[in-house]
Amino acid sequence: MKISVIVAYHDEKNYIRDCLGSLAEQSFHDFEVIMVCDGCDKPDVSEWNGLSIHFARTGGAGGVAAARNVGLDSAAGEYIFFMDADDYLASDTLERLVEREVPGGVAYGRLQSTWYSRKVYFDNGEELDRQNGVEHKVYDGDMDNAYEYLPMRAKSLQGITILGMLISRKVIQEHSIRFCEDLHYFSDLPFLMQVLSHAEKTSFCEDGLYIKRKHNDPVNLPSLLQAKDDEKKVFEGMEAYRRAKKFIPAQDESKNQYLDYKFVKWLVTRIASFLVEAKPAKQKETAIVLQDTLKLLGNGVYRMLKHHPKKLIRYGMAGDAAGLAKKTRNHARKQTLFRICTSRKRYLYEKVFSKMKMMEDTVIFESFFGKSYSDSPKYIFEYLNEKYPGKYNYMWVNAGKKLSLPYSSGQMKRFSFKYFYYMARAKYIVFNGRQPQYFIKRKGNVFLETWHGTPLKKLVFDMEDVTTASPLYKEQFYIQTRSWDYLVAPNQFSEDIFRRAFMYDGKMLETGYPRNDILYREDKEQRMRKIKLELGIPEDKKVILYAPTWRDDEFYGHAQYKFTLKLDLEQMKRELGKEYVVILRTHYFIADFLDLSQYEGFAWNLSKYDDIARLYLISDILITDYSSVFFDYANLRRPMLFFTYDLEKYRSVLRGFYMDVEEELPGPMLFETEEIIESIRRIDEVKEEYQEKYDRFCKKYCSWEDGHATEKVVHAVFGLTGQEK
Ligand code: C2G
Repeated sequence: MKISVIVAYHDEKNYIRDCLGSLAEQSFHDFEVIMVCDGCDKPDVSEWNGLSIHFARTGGAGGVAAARNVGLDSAAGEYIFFMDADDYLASDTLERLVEREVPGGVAYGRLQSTWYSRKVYFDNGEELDRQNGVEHKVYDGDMDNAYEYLPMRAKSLQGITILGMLISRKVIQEHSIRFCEDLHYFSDLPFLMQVLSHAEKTSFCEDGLYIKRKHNDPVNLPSLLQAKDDEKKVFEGMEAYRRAKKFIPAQDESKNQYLDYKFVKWLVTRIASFLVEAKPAKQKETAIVLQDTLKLLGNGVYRMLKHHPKKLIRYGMAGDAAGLAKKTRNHARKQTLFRICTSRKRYLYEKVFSKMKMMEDTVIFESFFGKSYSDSPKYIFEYLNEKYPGKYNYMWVNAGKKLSLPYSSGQMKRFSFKYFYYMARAKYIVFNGRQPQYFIKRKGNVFLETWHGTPLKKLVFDMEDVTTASPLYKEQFYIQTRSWDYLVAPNQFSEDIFRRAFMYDGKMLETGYPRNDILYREDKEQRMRKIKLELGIPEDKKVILYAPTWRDDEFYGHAQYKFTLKLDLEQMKRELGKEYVVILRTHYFIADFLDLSQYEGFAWNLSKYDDIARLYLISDILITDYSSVFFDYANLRRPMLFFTYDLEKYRSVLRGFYMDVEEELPGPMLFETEEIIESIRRIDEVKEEYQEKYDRFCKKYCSWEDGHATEKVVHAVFGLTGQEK
């Protein structure tokens, strides 16, 4: 017997038809159903004669944990699969999960919640039945230890579930893993953490769909455990977290961080609001337990937290319940105020500012959402200032931190009053990313979109499903691109893709990237020396720039992406330190800032440095992965290595590539630090080996670049000829 499907049944008479019906229609047949009745009578299952259904029961209403334990006692399958009686599966869920083959481990799929019954609709209106047109991705890559997908399944501590997981029974048996029956709401949490800590392998398969039904009858349905909220739940959440933490070894950073982060979310959303309402005695009692619980929180989680949760943790650690409640109240007030303020700003933007006279000589610049003074907008700004001093007024968008600008310009924080004011009135807008969806394009307005890289990873309308973005992503993108007047194309390849993937039919500037002009400057050598000096990088050392991209699936929260350094800097320092230094440059979406102080003198973390083009200039070798940085770096004709340790996952799961990387990349794809070191040692040979590919690459991707892109763009967009006095 391959699988024992354990269904905890608590009289969900109205729903069991969908549950059993979906099991009866599975394309995989080698399974038994163990239906554990928890304090209720057996349902009539005569309709499903074809299914092998065994009944068991708890000794009274023992709860879902007790029911699952009873189910485990009589299970004979190689794998266990738990279901709630009101949920159902897609017709190939079990087949997809079994395909992962995880003896001694866990395979899990995607959870999809719905208000609807089987074969009707998902919440987003998609039909469930795949034959009828909805495509669900099948991932080829074998994702061993795919823990990183867990955060996608649960928003907070209470959403962590074993549902939709195929678990090797051997793991459960060998380690006597049981559900804690004293936990009413959180019994899945310690169970799952224990399973994961013993699993030899964890595999994720998006196609193994588990459909979780939502209800609005909190009185009668056990699945509404999620919806009810009470004091018991708050205490139980802390207890479950404490128990779960015991099962994770201290050195297992990814699982610890995962759990810690969920707990902090729980603290911010539930415990804190509970404290706001609680009487002083209850506040005190909670604070004592919380203080004790927070001792288990690892340091790793701090890096990814914003100011507010950090503050709550500090109060919690000090046992100061009143302080924690006060902080929560103030935060809620601020948020309400923020919401009111934002809608007032939007109102003024639409109804007042946009009706005012357009500022004909004002140009707004934004690069990477105001995070830096960089990229093509920077070079366009500098060119305008050098060639046409005093001709325009400038406003730079920042992300809250003032940018350091070499010419006079106003600055405004993104989404501030000032921002809305100028966005409504400035004639020229130069962005390297997208503008807000509600941007109003006025008559006479000129929108120059420079974009920020030759695409390797598939973009918008070329992606089947943008699973990690908002469901409205494509629609928003479409609306946004309608406002663009000019789009800069670095090469023909990008132009073709932009047209299709952005569904863009405006003017295309076939100029190359203004940001790359610097790579063609004749005074490159002097500039390199100056930059090295400015950064304190020894002039006699060669520089390796490591600039990886971000990963769609590794995140802490909205626009907060994780980065795990897979390059062994210790080893690199040992083996290459005499000749080289390393610059680490993470993508601007990455929230983690790695402390490299232990490698002082060998490695620099320049992730916050404004302009990567200046780092290209001073580096002798580039290591990257799937980032568009290599298209730009190729302009220097210097050697590149590709550290593609997660190639299969990235290529087949996350994005899909526009090019055949094995065929076209102008450098070796490497998977281990040793290989990187080895290639650096013999870098001249590597260069020679890849010369032909490199030449072909440059012909295809760099042939429009000649160091004059900025002037071409400026002349086209601002109606200048270059001959003005
Ligand atoms: N970048 C950087 N440092 C990194 C990675 C990227 O400064 N470690 C900058 C580079 O200018 C790069 C740009 O951000 O060209 C875009 O980064 P990508 O890694 O290519 O990723 P993404 O932001 O997803 O853009 O068409 C391009 C795509 O949209 C990719």
